[in-house]
Amino acid sequence: MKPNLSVSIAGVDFANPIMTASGCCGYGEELAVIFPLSKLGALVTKSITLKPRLGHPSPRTAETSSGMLNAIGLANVGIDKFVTDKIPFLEKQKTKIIVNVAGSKLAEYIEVCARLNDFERVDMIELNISCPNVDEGGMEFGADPKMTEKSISEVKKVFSRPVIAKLSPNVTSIVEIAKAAEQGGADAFSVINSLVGTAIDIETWQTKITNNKGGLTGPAIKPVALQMVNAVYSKCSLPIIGIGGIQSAADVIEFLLCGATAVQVGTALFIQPDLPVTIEKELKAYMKRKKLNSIDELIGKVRKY
Ligand code: RRO
Repeated sequence: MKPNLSVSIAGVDFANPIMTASGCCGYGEELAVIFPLSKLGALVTKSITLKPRLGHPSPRTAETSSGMLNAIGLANVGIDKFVTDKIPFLEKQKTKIIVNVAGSKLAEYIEVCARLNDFERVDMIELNISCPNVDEGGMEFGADPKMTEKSISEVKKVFSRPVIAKLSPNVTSIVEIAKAAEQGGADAFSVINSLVGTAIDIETWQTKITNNKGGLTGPAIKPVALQMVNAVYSKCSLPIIGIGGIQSAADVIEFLLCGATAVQVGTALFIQPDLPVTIEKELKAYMKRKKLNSIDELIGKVRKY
């Protein structure tokens, strides 16, 4: 029996549960040179805003002993250029397309999502209410349950396909925010965005990135992400896309057992861009070994003391 890796989230069918994480492969063009994007469950784009943004000046990433710190500051081409230059390429890809949307005002989120509604091949929107590196919008929205609910419900009015709420770990209770997103009509959650941190050069006493603080990603955040996925899974009923330090099929399986239906690979793409292909193969082999027919047999099945 061949294991079936397909999963379904909010009525959208994915060939496998492995997606790219926003911000880790731009709009997919460079990745498509390395492997056919049909190998992915979905491609998730870098956040798109209403106007183009240059982001923060360099240095805007720093390697730490336990992961990567970034404060890109939402650098992106803006919705106009995304529509004219990026969507035609994305429309040709034989994978699901999820567009991550960000903004500094709710009206901006709404306008971008309304524009994306015209493109059927934009299968889902991932609403970034959790960017740690901008002064307005982003994490500010995602830390306030009322604003979370409102942003989702307003976006749902203008975008007719499913909306995923990407949640921040930098909150007192991620479950409270997840419940607010659910209340607002979200169709799924992405859990988690990066954890706020900093790093300093001890010779110059200078912070290592120009924004002084940034988001920590990579394997160091995996245990935090797993716990947050499981907390949201236990208290809410929407499907979850798990994100945080995934480097192998073993990591993916941990996320599935904690309650994720799918996962996103982010920071590891900078080390091994074709890692999703390896992970898919390893996951299939694990399922065969464990005599599992479908991903469903793993979701939320963690055994607890
Ligand atoms: O662009 C960024 O600095 C950024 C974003 Br939008 C985000 O959602 N998460 C992150 O770690 N960096």
